[in-house]
Amino acid sequence: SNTERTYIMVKPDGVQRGLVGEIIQRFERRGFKMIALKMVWPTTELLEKHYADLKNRPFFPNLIKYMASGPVVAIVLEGRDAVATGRVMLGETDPLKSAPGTIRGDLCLQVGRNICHGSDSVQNAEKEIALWFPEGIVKYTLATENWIFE
Ligand code: DAT
Ligand code: MG
Repeated sequence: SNTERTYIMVKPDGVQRGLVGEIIQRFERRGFKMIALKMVWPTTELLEKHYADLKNRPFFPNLIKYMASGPVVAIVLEGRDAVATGRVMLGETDPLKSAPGTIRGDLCLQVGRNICHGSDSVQNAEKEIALWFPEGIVKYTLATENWIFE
């Protein structure tokens, strides 16, 4: 397994529902290293770039409206297999199809209000991190690293 970076974002409904701490805590406790964190009220321009692959889907206008409806919390996590493991911890796109124990399977009920984003590939993670954190990430040593990885 490789050390990877993934882009995780608490969506406006996750922020409004007070789930920022809960979501960050799951990734922290799993052992991921947080290397960037900020709150931002995204512009439609930024969101259209973030979701560019979906621009021809019928739900795209509603998706942009929802994502622009309030501030989000943007996070970069680093760790072994961060992208795939982040997706497993997130659950399925549709919360009703998400297993209990996952973020979406535990905390939400509808695809149009699914509270959290996670990159779906290493390549998309790199694109998303560059898009949301043009200022870059924070470099530091995590003191617990040798207790999380052998
Ligand atoms: P994911 O967020 O699991 O990576 P995605 O990238 O395919 O899923 O879609 C991005 C978001 O768009 C998703 O979190 C919620 C919304 N969405 C996806 N499919 C949808 C659908 N069939 N109806 C309504 N919204 C949808
Ligand atoms: Mg996606």
